[in-house]
Amino acid sequence: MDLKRIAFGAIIFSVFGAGLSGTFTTPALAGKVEQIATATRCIKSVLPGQPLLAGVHSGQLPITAIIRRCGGLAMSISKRGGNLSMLPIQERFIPKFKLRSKGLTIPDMRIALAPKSIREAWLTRPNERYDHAILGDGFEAGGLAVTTAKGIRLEFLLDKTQVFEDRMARLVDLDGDGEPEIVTVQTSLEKGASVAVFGVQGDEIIRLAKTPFIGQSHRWLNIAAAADFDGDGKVELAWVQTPHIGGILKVARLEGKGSTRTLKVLDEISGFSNHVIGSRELLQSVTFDWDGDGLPDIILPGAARRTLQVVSMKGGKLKVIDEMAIDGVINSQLVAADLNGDGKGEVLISLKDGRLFSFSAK
Ligand SMILES: [Ca+2]
Ligand SMILES: [Ca+2]
Ligand SMILES: [Ca+2]
Ligand SMILES: [Ca+2]
Repeated sequence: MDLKRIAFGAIIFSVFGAGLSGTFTTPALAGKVEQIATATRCIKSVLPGQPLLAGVHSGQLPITAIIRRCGGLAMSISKRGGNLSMLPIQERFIPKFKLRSKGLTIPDMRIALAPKSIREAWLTRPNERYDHAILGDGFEAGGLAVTTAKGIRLEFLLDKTQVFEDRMARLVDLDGDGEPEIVTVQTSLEKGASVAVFGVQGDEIIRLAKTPFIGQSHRWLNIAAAADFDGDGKVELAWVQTPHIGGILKVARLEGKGSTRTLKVLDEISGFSNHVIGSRELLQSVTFDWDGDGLPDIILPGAARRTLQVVSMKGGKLKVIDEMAIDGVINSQLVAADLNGDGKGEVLISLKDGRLFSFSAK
C-alpha cells in the first residue's frame, strides 16, 4: 500500500485503477487518504482532461484526467454519480497538442493555440548549431512562426549565434490587453538561455522583452506557469532556471509599453526542478490555488525530484507552503484536475515504475 502521511498535512494516495470500467470505492476527498481497488497497476502516463492548448498552465482545473496504461489503453478518470470512475477512452477523444505538419517545423513540435489575434504559434527552422540536446534530440529551432486571426503566417528568425531551446511557443496574455503574447526560450550558443516575449505588430513578429542570458553556454531554463500569483490583478510568468543543477524558480512581470518592455523579476527562490535532462516532457509544473487563500500557487518537483513543492507568492514573496514526499521517479507531466468536484485541485503524476499518484491539500 503506497500511502504516506507527510509534512504539512498533505496527502498522497495511490490510485490503482479498477477494471476496464470499474468504479472507485470512494471519492478521493481532499485531505483524506484513500486507497482504491485495482486491476490497473501499470500506468505509463497521465494527461489533463482538457488540452493545454496555450502551452503553459494558467490554473485550469478540468474535472477529468486521462491515464494511459502500460499496455496502451487510455482511460479517463472522472467523478460520476458521486464516485470516481475509470472508463476506457478512444484515442480520438484524448486531448493532444496539435501535431499536424507545417512548413519548416522542428521535429516533434507542438503548436500552441489561442482564439485571438494570434491563432497559432510554433517553432521553426530545425538546426544543429547548438550541441546541448537538453530536450532529447540534437535539433533546436532557429525561427518562430505564428498564424494571425486573418490567416497570415509570419516568422521571426534568429541569427546563427542563437536558437529557440524549447518545444513550443507559448501563448499567454502577460499585459492584460486581452491578446496573447508569445513566450519561449531564446538561447545564445555562448551565453545560455533567456526568457523571451514576442508580439505581433502590423505584419511583423517583434520581440517585446527578454531577460538577460543566464551567462554561460549549456545553461537552460524551463517555463513553469503564468497567473496572477501575488493577487495584484496582473499576470506573472514563472520559470525554473537551471532545473538540472539546483533550479531557481523565478517570477517576473512584463512591464512597459510598445516594443520597449522589460521582464522584471519580482522574486526568486531556489530548490526546484521542472525538467529531467534529455526528456521531451516540459510540463512538470502546474498552478492553482492549493491552500484556498484565493491566490494561485505553483506546484512543481523539488530539486532532488523526491518531493512535490507548493510555492505561494502571497505578499509578493515566494515561499514554500507545502511539501510532499514522492516515493519514486516522476515520469509524467504534472496534471491538475478537480476529480472529485469539491472545488479544490488535485495533482496527478505517474512514476517511472508505473504507479499513479494523486496529491491533494488538506
Ligand atoms: Ca497581451
Ligand atoms: Ca500579479
Ligand atoms: Ca493559494
Ligand atoms: Ca478536488
